[in-house]
Amino acid sequence: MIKTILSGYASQFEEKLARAYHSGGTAYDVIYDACRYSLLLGGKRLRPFLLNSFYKLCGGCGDMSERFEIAIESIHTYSLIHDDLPCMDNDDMRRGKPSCHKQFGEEYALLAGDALLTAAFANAAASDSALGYNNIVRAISVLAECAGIDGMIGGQTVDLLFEEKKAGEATLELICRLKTGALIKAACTIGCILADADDEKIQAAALYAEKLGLAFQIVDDILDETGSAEKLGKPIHSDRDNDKSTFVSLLGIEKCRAEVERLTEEAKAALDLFGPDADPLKDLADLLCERDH
Ligand code: GRG
Repeated sequence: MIKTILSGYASQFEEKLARAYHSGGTAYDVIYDACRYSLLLGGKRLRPFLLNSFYKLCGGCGDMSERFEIAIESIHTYSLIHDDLPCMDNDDMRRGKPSCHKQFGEEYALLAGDALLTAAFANAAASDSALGYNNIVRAISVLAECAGIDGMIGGQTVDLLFEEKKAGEATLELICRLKTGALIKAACTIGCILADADDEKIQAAALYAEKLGLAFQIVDDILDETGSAEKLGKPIHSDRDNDKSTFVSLLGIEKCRAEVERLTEEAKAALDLFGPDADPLKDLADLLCERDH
């Protein structure tokens, strides 16, 4: 059921993404093409789905969270484009297709990432004023914080610093909380903020996101060890081949699986105060725990 809901959401959302990055025939269309290429390459659309789901769960009406959904997916896509560059992970493939710099060249991939990050904030700022300017500004500030130095960028930096040395569990958790978790947390809390939810609900969404983000990264590490390259759309065993510290190298597969189950249950419990309306988000936590790509 949740799989159908998510894929239904994803196909509608992809039409909105394509419209948001439609070029009017400019001299710099190559950047629009590169942005659209990476944005529309597939992907689970997890972050915009979470944002939309929390917006609705907290009583938000209509599709007024749409521009923030585009914003958060734009930031996610920029991070993937830059992460694949030769100066970062140097990955030739993303979601089973050539990564942005393989398709368009390094210089345009760099610019496409920059363009997506900037466009994200332009989209967010152009949200329907009926959401309330206080809520819009608060949500933009959360987005900036989670994507920035003390969020995703900080996480990527610690990850780079530990490329050549062994990371312990605390460091891995820090990397994960910032690099993977921050944007997931932004998605969940922004959905609540835009719906003008109270702090108790925002805190519950944040807790759900923290547990989900950590479980999501541990599953990612497990999939790199045991998953299928075809389903993942990228080579497997990259962490092991690069001698990278991961939750799997530190704890082993069995402990990782138990940890994912524990975190998933905690994520679900965080949503109890929303009652049965939160069931789809609880099902999503289960789906991500069992995912194979
Ligand atoms: C800004 C260079 C730069 C990096 C930021 C987020 C990030 C750090 C890099 C992206 C690569 C990566 C492995 C991040 C960890 C989080 C993660 C598992 C991302 C993949 O997210 P999914 O599975 O991707 O939601 P899809 O393809 O479904 O959109």
